[in-house]
Amino acid sequence: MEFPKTPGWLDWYNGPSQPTFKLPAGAVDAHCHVFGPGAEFSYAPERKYTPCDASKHQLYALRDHLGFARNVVVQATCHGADNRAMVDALVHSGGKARGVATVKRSVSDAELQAMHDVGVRGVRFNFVKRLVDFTPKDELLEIAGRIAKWGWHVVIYFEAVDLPELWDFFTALPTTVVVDHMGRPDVTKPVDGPEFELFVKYMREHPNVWCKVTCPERLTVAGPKALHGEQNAYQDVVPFAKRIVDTFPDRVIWGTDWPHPNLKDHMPDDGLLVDFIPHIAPTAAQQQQLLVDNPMRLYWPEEVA
Ligand code: 0GY
Repeated sequence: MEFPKTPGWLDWYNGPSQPTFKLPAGAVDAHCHVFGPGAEFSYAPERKYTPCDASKHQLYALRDHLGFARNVVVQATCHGADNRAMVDALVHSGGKARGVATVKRSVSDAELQAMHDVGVRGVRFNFVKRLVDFTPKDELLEIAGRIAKWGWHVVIYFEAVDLPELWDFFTALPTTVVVDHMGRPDVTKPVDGPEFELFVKYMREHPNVWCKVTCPERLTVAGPKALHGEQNAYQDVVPFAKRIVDTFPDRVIWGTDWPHPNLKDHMPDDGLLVDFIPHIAPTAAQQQQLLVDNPMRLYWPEEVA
């Protein structure tokens, strides 16, 4: 089946530079995706976009090029609740990848167990309206209650303006909760303004909440120019990510977000994205927690002493 790509979308960048920042041994790229290939794993009929293919082989080549040891492959909305491409990536990772799935209420315990056996450790609930249709909260709470028995967590993706409305639901989740892309702050607003303060309060008052300090390329308004030569890439995002890393050093993780769906203005060079890390986690101790200790505790706890 042919899947024409959404017009205006940029393809992922196929010539990433070698990062200057040397990742610590055992670093985990804790947020990335595989797309298709569509000919093998068709895209979901209910999808809101059609990406260009991005295979497991290409993902693992990037992992090796950048110097990561492991990946967490997160189910993307273009595959809906059909987790075959993500599961196939885990199965062919030689134990170096774990995953986050999207499931519906109709998923059976046997299916959850089978996903656990190949390395799935969480489910993703998406509230970004341009990406998904609404799922009733009672269905999501039921799923969260069921996956807890495998020790899985819930990954939530939402935009900052929607946090007040989602607050009661998010604070009722019974598992560990991992927030994608810092809850998508509006980085033109102050880092200590009411909107981001609410997110910090969410993490402060709820020790089960973790955060991916990811996606400067998605959150920036200033743009990527600084990445290409100047100091301090995506500088408008730095205060937000740095504040979270400084305040909650043991509950942050990082990922590339390769292959960067839905970008129309610029496509990042993943090597240069890695060079963003020391701007938000300047000390070796912070880097070790962000890139190794924290994601290992969440995704490979059996390997952590
Ligand atoms: C991301 C961000 C986006 C897309 C998805 O599942 C998805 O389609 O998460 C986005 O468009 O903001 O994490 O990849």
